[in-house]
Amino acid sequence: MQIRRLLASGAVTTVFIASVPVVAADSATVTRGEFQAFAAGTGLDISGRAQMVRTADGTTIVTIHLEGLAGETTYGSHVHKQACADGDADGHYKLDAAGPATPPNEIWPGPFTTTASGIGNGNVTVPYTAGPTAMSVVVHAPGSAKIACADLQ
Ligand SMILES: [Cu+2]
Repeated sequence: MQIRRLLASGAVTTVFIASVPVVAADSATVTRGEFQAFAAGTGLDISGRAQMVRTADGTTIVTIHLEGLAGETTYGSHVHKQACADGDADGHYKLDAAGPATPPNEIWPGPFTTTASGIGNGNVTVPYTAGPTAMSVVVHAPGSAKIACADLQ
């Protein structure tokens, strides 16, 4: 649904640009990465992917897909402010560093709950363009241990 809306707005932009060639084209910026088991690990063979879309009209959409997690389990997930290899991705990305440690000041594609076979999907949309330190997505086990991470590149 969100992707379809994005494509639709892109089409509108294209038509607009074609009729008013002086206006510079705005377009979405997409970063993505593969999940790897991480930090506290847990020994699970975790895989999957994360994607961040900064839309032309100033929203940010993060979608995640994971496989290899425990079944029927609820996991937390956040955008973090460092790469996975840098201090275990450090803390949460915040739009306003002095602002609250909650959405939408932070970007949380979870919590999400896995299927019986350990597949999980999450997504979130925030009404602003994430800054350059929105660098990775971390998945946390119940109890908050960091168990998977994807660098957004
Ligand atoms: Cu986190």
